[in-house]
Amino acid sequence: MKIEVLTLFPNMFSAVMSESMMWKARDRGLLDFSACDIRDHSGDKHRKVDDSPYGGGGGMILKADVLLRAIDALEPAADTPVILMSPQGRTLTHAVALALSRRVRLILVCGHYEGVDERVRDLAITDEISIGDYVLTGGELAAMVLIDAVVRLIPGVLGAEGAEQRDSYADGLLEGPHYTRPPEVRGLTAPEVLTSGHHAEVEHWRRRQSLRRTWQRRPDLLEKADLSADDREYLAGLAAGEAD
Ligand code: 4FN
Repeated sequence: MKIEVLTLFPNMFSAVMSESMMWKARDRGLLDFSACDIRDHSGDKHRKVDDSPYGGGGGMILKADVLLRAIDALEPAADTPVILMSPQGRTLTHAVALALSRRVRLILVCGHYEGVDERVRDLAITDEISIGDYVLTGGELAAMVLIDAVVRLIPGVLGAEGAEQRDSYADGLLEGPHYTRPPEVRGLTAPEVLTSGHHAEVEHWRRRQSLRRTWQRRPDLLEKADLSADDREYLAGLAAGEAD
């Protein structure tokens, strides 16, 4: 997969894109990443990329001509997604990341200031994605979140441990509690079932912990989850106020 980011702050991507998973993906030839500086397309001796909004009011707007030149320079194919990272976009979810991970090329555009001139949307943006409802200073951190979520799903990026993780998250539930050595920490012991050596009992306990935690903290996730008859029976028990 080729990912090209258009940004005013290309250096923000250096640390994230050289960390272990990204490095492996790039080293294995599965990811070709570049951060392109929008300012290189200003066409202005002062390298100006923003201007005040028509109609007045505060703040600055990223200029359409500059951003459109930056996008054109990448020569997107007719079917290349040109994605604006934006609070107005559809929310990034695992399903969105999975769909994007099957593409061969993504162009991500990061906004700054009060936003981008609307004509960039009209002429060049094919998709808008948001990572959530809070105010950010720019689209860069959002782009990095999207890249992290997408790249780990590219086949071959994660090794055997990746397949396991994918399977455990694929059911759409939260994880239950995890424990590792030592068996006792400041008087708190790990649940006995985990050290019992009974694999089937461990799996059953984990499933129920996962269901319980999802029911407690994110009941909305249960609506889309893949649930067995046994899962539903356990959840009905929780809803009826049964202890376990
Ligand atoms: N943000 C909100 C309402 C109005 C504006 C913002 C906001 C960066 C260029 C966009 C924010 C959040 C998630 C990109 C937020 C995202 C951005 C994102 C983002 C500078 C203009 C701006 C109602 C959501 C709080 C600034 C709500 N995912 N404007 O943050 O780019 O991708």
